[in-house]
Formats: sequence, C-alpha cells, structure tokens
Amino acid sequence: MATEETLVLVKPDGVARGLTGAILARIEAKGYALVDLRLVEPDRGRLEQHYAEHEGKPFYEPLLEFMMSGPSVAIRLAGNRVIEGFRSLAGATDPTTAAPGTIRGDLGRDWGLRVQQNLVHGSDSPESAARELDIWF
Ligand code: RTP
Ligand code: MG
Repeated sequence: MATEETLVLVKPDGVARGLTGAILARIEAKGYALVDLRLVEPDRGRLEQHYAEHEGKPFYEPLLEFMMSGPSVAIRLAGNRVIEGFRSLAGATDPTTAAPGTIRGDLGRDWGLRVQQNLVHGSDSPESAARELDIWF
C-alpha cells in the first residue's frame, strides 16, 4: 500500500495546556513523518466544513465554540497505515475511558464541560483525510 497521509489536530485544550510538545514527541517516537505543521485559529466557516458530519448533534455548537476558543496545531502526518495508527495512538473519544498508553487516556480527563475536550483529532478514513487536509492546509 502507498504511504498515507492524515490530518492531526492538537486541539485548543492541548495547546492551552502546553501539551503540544508531548503529543508531537509521541507521534515522532511512533515513527510517523511530519510533512507540514501550522498554528491555526479557525473561523466558524472552516469548522463548519470540518465538522459537517456532526451538524445537528447536541454537541455540535459547543464543539464549534470550543474549537474557536484558541489556536490548534494542524499537522500533515505521513506513514504506512498512519490513519489507523494515529487513531490507535489517540485512543477512544472519551478521555475518561480511553486506554492508558494512549494520548487521550494518559493526558486527558473529563472537565465537566459541555463537550469532550480530548486533546487531538485524527482523520478516520482516506476520504476524510483528503477532505480535511484540504480544509486545514
Ligand atoms: P476526532 O474526530 O476529533 O478525531 O474524534 P472522534 O472521531 O473520536 O470523535 P467524533 O465522534 O468524530 O466527534 C468529534 C469530536 O466531537 C466531540 N464530541 N463530544 N458527547 C460529547 O460530548 C461529544 N461527542 C463528540 C469530541 O471533541 C470529538 O473528538
Ligand atoms: Mg471523528
């Protein structure tokens, strides 16, 4: 299989807590290649595109507000099976139950807020990755 690319975001909670370096260290230690990286303060339009699949869900508005609360670090990441591999590294969506050893399991928790603040995003399929990389880069 040809080398894949995925979009990773260190979300505003990760940047605000000073965890960007720790998260990048885990990605690099796993062996994936950083192809491009930028600090982005997304406007609402960019987030509406990114989260189009979640429009209408109860967490949609709080999610967009959270994502506009501060900058995210957008990363174009490459490697064989990197889409699946990064999702495995990130852990389950809910940081309370994400497995220890994962980014969300080790570094995240429930803060009692209206939306899961779970530190990172990773594309979930090759189609999502292509679409999301176009939105952020
Ligand atoms: P991501 O897209 O960020 O990599 O995470 P994911 O696939 O594990 O989660 P997804 O279902 O795509 O949801 C996108 C983001 O919405 C927030 N969320 N909050 N019930 C909730 O409070 C809730 N559910 C989802 C999370 O920030 C999640 O990452
Ligand atoms: Mg998702």
